[in-house]
Amino acid sequence: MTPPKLIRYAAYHEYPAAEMRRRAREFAADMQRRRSVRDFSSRPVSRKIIEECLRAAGSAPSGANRQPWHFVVVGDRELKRRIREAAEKEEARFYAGRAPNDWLEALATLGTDARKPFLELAPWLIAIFAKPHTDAPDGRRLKNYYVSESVGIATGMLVAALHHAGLCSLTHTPSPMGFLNRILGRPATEKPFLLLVVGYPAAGVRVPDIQRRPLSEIVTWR
Ligand code: IYR
Repeated sequence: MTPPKLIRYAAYHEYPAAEMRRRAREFAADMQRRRSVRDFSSRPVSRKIIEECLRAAGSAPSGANRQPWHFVVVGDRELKRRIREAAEKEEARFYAGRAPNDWLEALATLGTDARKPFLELAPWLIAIFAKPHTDAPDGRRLKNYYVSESVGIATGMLVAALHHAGLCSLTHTPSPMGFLNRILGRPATEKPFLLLVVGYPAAGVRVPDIQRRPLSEIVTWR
């Protein structure tokens, strides 16, 4: 067995309790302001900002530190057009019968349908892929662990980072998403996890009138 290789955690920073409370409160309030939007402006967003947000996402914890994620950032018009075309084809089938009625009923208040113009309008699409294994430099194929948990955490951190930077996003899940491997040239072994739409909201954007569950419903203290 390889022996553990540990270093001092010099970056850790402790805040006084009052400051900790303030930071926690302010972060929660800022996160509460986040909303998924479905109407995007075509206003450009600097690649540098997306890069920093991806740096935050890439800092997520992962099983055995395998970092089993890959982000394909799409700004190219033609690729976005092809993604929209393929997604709308799947979504048309979904809304026209593939989805059971109770699922469609659950979506009714959101006002979603098979039309996905945001896939072309928004300046950036980030296709997130989950990697069941990693090819080591020596050619060995390493199994990854807790892949969906790890990629889910990284995706959550990306959503938070984008919001923190002042951008909007939509976690879009056209189903099935296999077309993303084909259009974006990713190996068939990678599993498309989610398509994140990123940009500024359209002027006067409206969002579904929905509420977040209070802590009393989502938390139990024992
Ligand atoms: N993927 C479809 C349907 C959809 C499913 C869920 I669950 C949502 O929260 C929203 C939409 C679509 O994007 O329209």
